Amino acid sequence: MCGLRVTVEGARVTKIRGDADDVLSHGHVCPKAIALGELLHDPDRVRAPLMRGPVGWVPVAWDRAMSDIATKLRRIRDDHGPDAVGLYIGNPCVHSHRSGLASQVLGLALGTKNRFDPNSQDSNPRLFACMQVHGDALAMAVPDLARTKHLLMLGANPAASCGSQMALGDPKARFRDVRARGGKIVLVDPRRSESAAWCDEHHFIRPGGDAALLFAILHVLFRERAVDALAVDAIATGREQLARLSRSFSPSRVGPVIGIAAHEIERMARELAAEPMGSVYARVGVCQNEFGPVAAWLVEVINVVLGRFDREGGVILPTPAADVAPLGRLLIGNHHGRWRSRVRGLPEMLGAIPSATMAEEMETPGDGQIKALVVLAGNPVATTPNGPRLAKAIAGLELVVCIDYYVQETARLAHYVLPSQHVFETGNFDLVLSRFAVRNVAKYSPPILTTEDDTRDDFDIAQELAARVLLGRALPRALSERLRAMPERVIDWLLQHGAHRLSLDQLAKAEHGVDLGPIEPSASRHERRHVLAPDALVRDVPRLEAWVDAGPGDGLVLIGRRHLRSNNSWMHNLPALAKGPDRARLLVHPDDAITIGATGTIVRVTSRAGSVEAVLETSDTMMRGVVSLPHGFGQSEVNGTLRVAGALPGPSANALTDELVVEPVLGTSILNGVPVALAPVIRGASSDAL
Ligand SMILES: Nc1nc2c(c(=O)[nH]1)N[C@H]1C(S)=C(S)[C@@H](COP(=O)(O)OP(=O)(O)OC[C@H]3O[C@@H](n4cnc5c(=O)[nH]c(N)nc54)[C@H](O)[C@@H]3O)O[C@H]1N2
Ligand SMILES: Nc1nc2c(c(=O)[nH]1)N[C@H]1C(S)=C(S)[C@@H](COP(=O)(O)OP(=O)(O)OC[C@H]3O[C@@H](n4cnc5c(=O)[nH]c(N)nc54)[C@H](O)[C@@H]3O)O[C@H]1N2
Ligand SMILES: [Mo]
Repeated sequence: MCGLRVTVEGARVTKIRGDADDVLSHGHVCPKAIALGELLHDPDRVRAPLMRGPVGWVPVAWDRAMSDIATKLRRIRDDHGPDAVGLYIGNPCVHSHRSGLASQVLGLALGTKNRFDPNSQDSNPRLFACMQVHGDALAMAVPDLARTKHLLMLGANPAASCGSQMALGDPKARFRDVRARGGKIVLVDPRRSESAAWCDEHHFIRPGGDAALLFAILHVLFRERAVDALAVDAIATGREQLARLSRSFSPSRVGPVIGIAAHEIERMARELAAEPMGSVYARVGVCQNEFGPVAAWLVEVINVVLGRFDREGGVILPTPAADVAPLGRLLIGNHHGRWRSRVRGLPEMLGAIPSATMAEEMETPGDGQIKALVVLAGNPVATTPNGPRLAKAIAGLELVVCIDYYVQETARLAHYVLPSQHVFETGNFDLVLSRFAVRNVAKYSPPILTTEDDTRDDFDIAQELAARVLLGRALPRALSERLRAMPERVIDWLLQHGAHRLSLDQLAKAEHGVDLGPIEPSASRHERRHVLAPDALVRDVPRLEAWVDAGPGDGLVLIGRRHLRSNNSWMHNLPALAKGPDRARLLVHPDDAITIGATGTIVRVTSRAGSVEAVLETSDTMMRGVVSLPHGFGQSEVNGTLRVAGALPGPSANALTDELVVEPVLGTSILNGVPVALAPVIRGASSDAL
């Protein structure tokens, strides 16, 4: 969402800078934006369709690839039913309008219940909480940073991520402005992350402790009558039940279990209550743990009971110029639990089942077993729990098709790789992410380059594949040419019928974007009362009670981390981002490292699911008992096709995360708080000798 100024000479991008006049980012860019030039010209990018031959990859014409793939998909579907084809939709589909709509086209054409996406590694707890509490998964309000004077931030690291479900434009400046106006920012994270320097306070928390912390905060709010019962009852149901549930989570009971002193929890609650222009904001650290759904629920309800939901200075639902929500509801619905995964019975959520079930659905024979997999802009072997098991399962499939830039860990196992175009060739409209901007803005970037190689745009690939799968042949050329413009037509329609009555033409002319003013609350949006104590979440509270009773564990647990120069599993091949110090070290608190070794020691990290080697780095930024590895590394097995990324040190964190242990409400992967054991590796000695 940052505005770029791209200098092009011929077909080459020679320079990328931040656009100082951009309505949201005002010239700010992060290193990932600058590296988009390297992505465009990366010699390792796939430039023409590839087919796996007996001795390796061979280039294949689009027409042949499409026709082969469609024939095989139709055969598998006819023999075994639509669920025999798995579909995995990756994260980049959220930040490209054409890829996003492509994913919907593929979903409709394949009609499979075995659909997967990163939400089960990421946002499902929050989407579910919003669905339960506000009645709509997309009722995801963002902190009103322009007015906020108190922000309690849990499990987010905007200094690395640039802000998630909170599009900031210039993250550091937005945070600095809050403090410049006398506001306070409190961070809760098992690691004293880069964002701690942007905050006034940082508290370590035991991974997974947020749900208990938030209940303790509610306990204080109710006990000290910071909740205006009349005001809350006018907009919500379930206040008394929520108060009752919070009664047993006193700060003195919760504090020792999560590692935050009781008086600190009390102060946290009082300061939040005392500043009317304040709110709670939580992100992936809070979702990807064993109590993600309950924690995500409590974040929403604290904002509601304090009267901060869709209020100035609290959290606000932005008014995007093109509102994708009605389209989303039409195509995906606002559902949960309509079907369950075949083997483990984990529930569907917004049209997808948890990624943690993927391997077993491929391995377990029977009706509905996955025989083929189509992946659009995703790398599940690197990004979902127990990647190595998944890789084995994928390798056994009859047909695997990856639509991607690279032959990465998942595409390595494919029969066909269909190469995608770069954003400079396809253009960009932030159909989804505009909903999360801290200021209402609208921008459209038309394509600035014509493709010179044999790559295609995701939407074109998807529509052709869909036609061939559904009809058994390609559409007439004239029709498919017309369909190519559909994504822009849809957006133009949404813009014209949207709250700001814009058009794509207008946006295309506004080079720096259109500023639509501050995000503003809208009472008219809330006809339905918030549900403060939804059954589906209340049911999980006894498990949380038992966790608190069990007290703090004594083993080590693993959490993840992100870095500004890295993006999930796919930007490590760009020299501008890959350069510099090793970013994939295992961070360990010095006290926990005493018996293991000093910085630089190679350690074996072992979990229930797997075992990897990593280079240890002692760091007092870690909470005692917690160690950290980033995900998306460990790409040495693809060093032939990702020559820069493949040469980087570090293991894959998802060789350790456990596909069998998921949180029970939604089946969300537990990527933070994974029990691990460490042992030094002494080369030449057997581990028994230790
Ligand atoms: N540079 C860069 N930017 C990115 C990405 C990237 O890979 N690189 N990824 C993008 C994506 S897909 C997403 S979803 C967003 C995510 O955006 P953020 O949510 O801001 O991401 P993280 O940096 O992972 O921050 C999560 C924090 O949670 C902490 N944490 C771990 N476990 C717990 C816990 O149990 N409780 C609490 N309170 N904290 C915990 C971690 O230490 C970490 O600091 O970032 C996006 N932006
Ligand atoms: N241990 C651990 N695991 C995690 C996380 C964590 O914090 N810890 N975070 C999770 C989160 S929040 C997320 S969102 C997921 C992400 O999980 P995925 O979506 O599976 O993975 P990405 O690494 O984002 O991979 C995206 C792929 O899309 C390709 N690509 C990029 N842009 C385009 C495009 O425009 N078109 C096409 N066709 N391909 C494109 C890239 O080359 C790359 O191969 O990872 C999750 N996994
Ligand atoms: Mo994500």
